[in-house]
Amino acid sequence: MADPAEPNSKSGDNRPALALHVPEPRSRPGDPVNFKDVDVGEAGAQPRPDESTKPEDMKDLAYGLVRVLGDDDKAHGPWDPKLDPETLRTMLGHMAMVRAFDERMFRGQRQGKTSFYMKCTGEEATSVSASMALASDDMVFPSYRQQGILIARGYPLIEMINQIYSNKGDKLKGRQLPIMYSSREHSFFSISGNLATQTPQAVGWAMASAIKGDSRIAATWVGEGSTAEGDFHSACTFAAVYNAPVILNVINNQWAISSFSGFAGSERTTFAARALGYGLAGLRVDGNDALACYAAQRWAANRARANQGPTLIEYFTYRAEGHSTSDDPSGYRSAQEREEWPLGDPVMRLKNHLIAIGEWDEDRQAAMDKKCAEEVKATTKEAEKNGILGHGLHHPFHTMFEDVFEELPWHLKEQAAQAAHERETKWPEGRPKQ
Ligand SMILES: Cc1ncc(C[n+]2csc(CCOP(=O)(O)OP(=O)(O)O)c2C)c(N)n1
Ligand SMILES: [Mg+2]
Repeated sequence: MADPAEPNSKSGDNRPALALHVPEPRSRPGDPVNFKDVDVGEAGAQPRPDESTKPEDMKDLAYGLVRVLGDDDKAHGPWDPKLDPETLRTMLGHMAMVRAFDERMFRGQRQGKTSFYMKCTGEEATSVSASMALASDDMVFPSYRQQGILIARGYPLIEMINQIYSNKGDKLKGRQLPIMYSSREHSFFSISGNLATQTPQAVGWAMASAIKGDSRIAATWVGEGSTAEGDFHSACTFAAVYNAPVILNVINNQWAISSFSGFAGSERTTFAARALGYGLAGLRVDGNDALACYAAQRWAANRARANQGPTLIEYFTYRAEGHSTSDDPSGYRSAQEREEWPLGDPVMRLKNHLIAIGEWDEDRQAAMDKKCAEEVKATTKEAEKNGILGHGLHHPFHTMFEDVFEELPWHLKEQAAQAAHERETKWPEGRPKQ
């Protein structure tokens, strides 16, 4: 502590010099990791209020952690969604498929078949289980790490791979960065690389649904780092003001590329607690507990559908791998974090639960993993017939001027003609094969 009697600020007066706090992550590469300060509480300990409860009467749920799966692999407490074993196996199957898909697409990027890929390892439950709690026609506005929603909704794998390869089968015609899917038929809004834009869009869609007297609700997913964007706060304001039928899912995987969650405010309070300042219901959930993720999303969906209001759900999880294929986390965080992370692995936890209740075994798990890997492999081969990065089998050049305007405006007609002319001058024999 500086002596307040001593002149110590640069201005020469005797008031204390001002100072800023700059957050530091818990560990850097090579450091030992200790998660002892992370209070994960007890599975089954959190109360489950009625879906019509006022936000101010359930504040504690924004600071605790809703957990269902205990260390004994059994389901505990009032948040247990009591799903039948068949549904649990389906959930596990989707999560296993997401993991198999991620593995293969990551390798595909390393083999030069695509320019970019993003895994969601360790976060599978936050998209698979959560989206299984919604109706299939509820509109979702995801971020780039929710491939689990498409897989849970039965979107064909080949469409995903065609998009990742930007090949001639890509329905988005190579106009989106790989993994930024879009599917109207699956009520899956186009992913945007501009962080958090999906949050006010989801709220706006939900408001429109209510204005039209429809019964479909909206749900959006956003990373904890992206909650620092202004768009997220506009979304919360509109959601609260108009009681929009929307669910704001915040995936707190503790990292935003190389910035740890402290830069988005996690040292001061929880992300679920953001809800309280806006008058939204806030829930904080174990994001690696598939049953808790399902239960929280279902609670929020029931609430929204009954016009009881929007919910902000924080899923506390850990990004087990790099941000994307362009990232190398060994440069900024300790590799031990993944090992020490106290909430485990969501796929293993659900698998162990099914085994604990006598509805699954290791052999069936191994067979399922093998089947997923084989299906992804076979579909990849199929998609490769439509082309891979740099092999020329992409959509024809002129298509880049199409589909935006019903009538191509004069300036784009000019640009299209100029571009075609330049290509003819450069490659009079046609563009060489690469
Ligand atoms: C408006 C905007 N700012 C910055 C970026 C660059 N960027 C892409 S992903 C990312 C990190 C986002 O982290 P988080 O929201 O926690 O999501 P996560 O990647 O962990 O799922 C950043 C900074 C961007 N795409 N858009
Ligand atoms: Mg993050």
